[in-house]
Order: sequence, then structure tokens, then C-alpha cells
Amino acid sequence: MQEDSQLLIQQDGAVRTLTLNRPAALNAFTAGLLSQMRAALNEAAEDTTVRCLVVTGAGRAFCAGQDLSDPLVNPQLQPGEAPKDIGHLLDGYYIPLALRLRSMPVPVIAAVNGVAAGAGANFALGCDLVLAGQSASFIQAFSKIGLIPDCGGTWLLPRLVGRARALQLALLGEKLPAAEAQAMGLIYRCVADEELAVTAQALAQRISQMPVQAMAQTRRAFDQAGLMDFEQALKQEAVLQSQLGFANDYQEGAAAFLQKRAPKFSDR
Ligand code: LHQ
Repeated sequence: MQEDSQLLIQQDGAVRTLTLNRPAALNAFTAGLLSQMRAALNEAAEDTTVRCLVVTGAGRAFCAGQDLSDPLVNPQLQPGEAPKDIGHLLDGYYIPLALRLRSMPVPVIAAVNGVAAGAGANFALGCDLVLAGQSASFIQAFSKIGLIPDCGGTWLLPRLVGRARALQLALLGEKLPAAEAQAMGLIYRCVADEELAVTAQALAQRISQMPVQAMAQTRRAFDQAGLMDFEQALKQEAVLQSQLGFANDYQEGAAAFLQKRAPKFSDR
């Protein structure tokens, strides 16, 4: 592990942990960090030794979103200087990252260790299971700087908490404490700060022993079912169930149940 890298990568058994590592700027996203994140997700997707991923932040924050001092986002333009198109940053960095995250072949856990703001919040919410420490918080900071939620926020927020709360979060841009985020169903679970890392790793180790291929397909089916009517969703279930029925994990799971032994899952 390179301590000076913007992204730290560690592996423990079948669990890989990615740590955003720009603590002095609350792990705000630079083009470099976004690129490293995407490359690390691609590597984890291709590496069959990885069966669960944890994403967390170094220091007191998870991620403060886009680094607003990056010249790419036009901080403090000189008089007469034309602004650059920040849409290019979404096309080139955020969209590929969000799509990569949402199509990982293994479950992804966000361990939100502090504030998650802007694209940092929506990157966390795009993960499959979001754990947060008691002192963590979520801020849809976009409205404060005249932008709309990105990194999937416009799609994720209404689906997670409904239109009224999504608009509350996005329009007011207020800090939402982790306990409230859990209470409104925005995240999976809020735990004591000192238990966050160990809880995330234990959950990831447990998941890594489970049928992760079916779990990734469950995420995909949920995402696509949101765009379908009931009958289309039923048909999608039949297609995916058919594929999984031929896979080793189903054979192993059913056999292990009947033989009253623990299953050993291996598909990815
Ligand atoms: C930061 C940042 C930051 C740089 C803290 N950048 N330095 C996509 C594409 C294109 C354009 C724009 O946006 C996007 C997506 C987005 O993500 S937009 C939203 C961008 N993020 C924000 O607007 C959040 C800005 N940060 C904050 O509001 C606060 O820092 C929060 C509430 C996150 C934390 O507040 P505090 O705990 O009071 O910490 P702090 O403000 O004192 O920050 C600590 C340091 O981190 C400080 O640096 P310094 O040198 O003074 O110690 C901040 O400047 C730096 N920092 N966020 N996004």
C-alpha cells in the first residue's frame, strides 16, 4: 500500500478496501482521485479473489465531493475569463465512476466515517449497503453552490426516500446526521464511530462467503425493475433465475441445504 497515494488499497482475504486518501481536503474528488477510483473498481471487478468491496475515507471525513479548488471547475475566474464546461467533468469522470460502481460483480459497502457531501454523498448512496458512524453526516451540498445533485443523486434520492424527502435534502442542502439518515431509510445502518471499521469489515467478510453473483444480480434486477411494469419485472426475474439456476452457487446451495452442511460458494 502506498501511503502517499490519493487512494489506498488493502485486501484481507476476499475483502478489498478502498480508502479515499486526501484527508487535508476532506477527501474531495480531484480528477486524479476519480481516475484512481475508477481504475481500482475495474481491477477489483476483474480480480476473482475479490468477493466484497468496502469504500471508506481517511481522516475525519468520507468525502466532501468535487474539489472546488480544482481549475477544472472554474474557481475564482479572472474578470473576462470564460468559464469551462463543468459538464465535461461529469461525462469524463463522474458518470463512468457511478456506472462502474453500480455494475460491480460483487457487493459494495460504503463505510461512511464522517461527512459525505455533494458527489461524495451520492457516491456513498450508490453503494449497495451504506454503514455510517454516529458522527457521520450526509449533505446534498449542490444547492448551496447553484448546482443540482449529480453522481446519480437525482435518480437515487427519490427512490431511496421518496420525492418529498429527496426535495427536502436536495433543495435545502442541510446536514443530515447519520442516525436520521438511517431513520428515513436513506442508509442501511448507523453504528458507534469506534465500531464502524470493524462492523464494515465483519459484514464484508460475511458477504464474501455468500453467493455474491446472485447478490450483484439482485442489485441489477432492482435497478432495472424500477424502470419496468410488474409483468416485465416478473419476466426479468425468470430470465435471471434461469441463468442463476445453471450456476454453481445454486447447485451448491441447494445440495448443502439437503445434506445439512455449510455451503461453499464460489461463483462471481
Ligand atoms: C474542500 C472541500 C471541497 C476543496 C472541504 N473542495 N476543498 C461535479 C462536477 C463539477 C462541478 C462541481 O461539482 C460536482 C459535484 C459536487 O460534488 S458539487 C459539491 C462540492 N462540495 C461541496 O460543496 C462541499 C464543500 N465543503 C463543505 O461544505 C464543508 O467543507 C463540509 C460541510 C464538507 C465540512 O465542513 P467542515 O467540517 O467545517 O470542514 P472545512 O470546511 O473547514 O474543510 C476542511 C478543509 O477541507 C478546508 O481546507 P483548509 O485548508 O481551510 O483546512 C476546506 O477548504 C477543505 N475542503 N471541502 N469540496
